[in-house]
Amino acid sequence: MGLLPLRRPTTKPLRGANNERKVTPAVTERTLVLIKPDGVQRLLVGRILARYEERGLKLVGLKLVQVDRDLAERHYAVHREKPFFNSLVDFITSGPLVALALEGPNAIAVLRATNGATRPWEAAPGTIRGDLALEVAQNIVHASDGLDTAATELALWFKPGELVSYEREIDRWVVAPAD
Ligand code: RTP
Ligand code: MG
Repeated sequence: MGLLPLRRPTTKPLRGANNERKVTPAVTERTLVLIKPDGVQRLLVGRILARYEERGLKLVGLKLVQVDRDLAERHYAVHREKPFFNSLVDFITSGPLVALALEGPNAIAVLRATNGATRPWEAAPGTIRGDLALEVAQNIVHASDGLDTAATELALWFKPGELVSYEREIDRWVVAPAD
């Protein structure tokens, strides 16, 4: 499930009774993140997870997986014709990885921005790839790139019962209340 019916964009006027500007609430999304085998081998799992948690994203799924070729090829099916496809599948199956399902307002865009540009030398400092990676083939993390891919990838990596919905006390400080 990429898009949750927890909150929806407001259909109310953008200006309140006193003409103050109203902010359109963000849509709550779920997305898939992988901490790839290089992240696991380099002992970066805890630090990467901390970045996502500190950002305010809610962890709704988490597991360590030794990926088989079939799942790897399905996950990267969009790249099947690319010259790097085989090495990409080799790499993602070369050791255990950590699969995460994360939830929050605009989670898909937030995760892409937090991870940084695909090519680490183009990734801004402060992003995971900009701080921790040098090579495109070993760029530590994956995040779904849209609502449709998030839904497809979450279904690929997690069974429905492995995703957990729960309340967090801190969300009144992290997530703005709906109108
Ligand atoms: P990801 O899917 O892992 O989140 O990365 P992305 O969206 O930023 O990049 P994408 O274009 O989807 O590429 C998937 C992964 O393939 C590897 N890659 N290698 N050798 C190359 O030119 C090349 N280009 C991409 C990267 O590991 C990239 O994350
Ligand atoms: Mg991608």
